[in-house]
Amino acid sequence: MKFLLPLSLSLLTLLSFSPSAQAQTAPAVAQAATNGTATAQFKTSAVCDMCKARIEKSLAYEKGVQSAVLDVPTKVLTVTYRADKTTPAALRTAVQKTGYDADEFTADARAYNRLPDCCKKTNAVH
Ligand SMILES: [Cu+2]
Repeated sequence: MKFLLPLSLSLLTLLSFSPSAQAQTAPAVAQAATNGTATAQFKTSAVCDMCKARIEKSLAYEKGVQSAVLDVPTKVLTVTYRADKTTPAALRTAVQKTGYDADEFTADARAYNRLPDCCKKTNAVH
């Protein structure tokens, strides 16, 4: 086991150099975090992949939205957005105007009525 010690020491020396190389990328990550990017999640009334496509597309057009991903089995929509451009309330309203419930807020009735039958919330997830 003795011969392993010099090896592990030299490995440690090597490893101690790598953080300095990574230090150059670290500020960029920190900047992105302070850039005002935030994440919000809403429980929707989506029931299928058509709902998923509809909601994700609708949210993609919303101001300040960077990404919107709906998980159909859980109906949870995850939105990444610029906190200086929009708010969770505005995003929630966008979901409602697309015809879906967002958390305890009910879907816009006219938008909901325009949804195809398979996307009505009386249906189970399918
Ligand atoms: Cu649907």
